[in-house]
Amino acid sequence: MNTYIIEFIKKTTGNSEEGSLVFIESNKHVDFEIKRVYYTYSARNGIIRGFHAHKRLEQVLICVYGKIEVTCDDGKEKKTFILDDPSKGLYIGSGIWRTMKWLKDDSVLLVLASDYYNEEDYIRDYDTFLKYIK
Ligand code: T46
Repeated sequence: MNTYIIEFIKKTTGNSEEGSLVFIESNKHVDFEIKRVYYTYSARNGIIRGFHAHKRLEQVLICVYGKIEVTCDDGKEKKTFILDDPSKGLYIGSGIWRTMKWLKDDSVLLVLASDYYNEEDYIRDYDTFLKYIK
């Protein structure tokens, strides 16, 4: 399945109370040019979003606050990832059905996308998705 975890470079000072800094550069820390950034927030624990796949879009999902479970499905197998570390991202390639479940109130999902928003690139019906990937 065309999904994997990316570990970003994390900068910390000697003082843990000062926190950490993560930076992400196009074509360097992610394998595509970042054309769009969006984020989802203010969702309650238990909420599930997604239920779609993309024909061409590649994305990296980062839970910058809280805890989110992401399930990826390529029509043959399903993989579940827990995102709860802002220094890690989940790459999701094209042709993957995904759901994102909030495991903590107000978790924030930051997404880096390889292209501009285009509703034509979405497959929002599961049976259509299964036919598309065959
Ligand atoms: C994805 C997951 C991880 C826009 O107008 N522009 C945008 O850039 C985006 C991302 C969405 N929208 C509109 C489309 C819908 O009317 O915002 C509304 C909510 O989008 P959606 O229901 O698709 O949101 P999620 O959280 O289910 O999915 C989003 C992305 O759409 C999707 O590409 O992979 O996050």
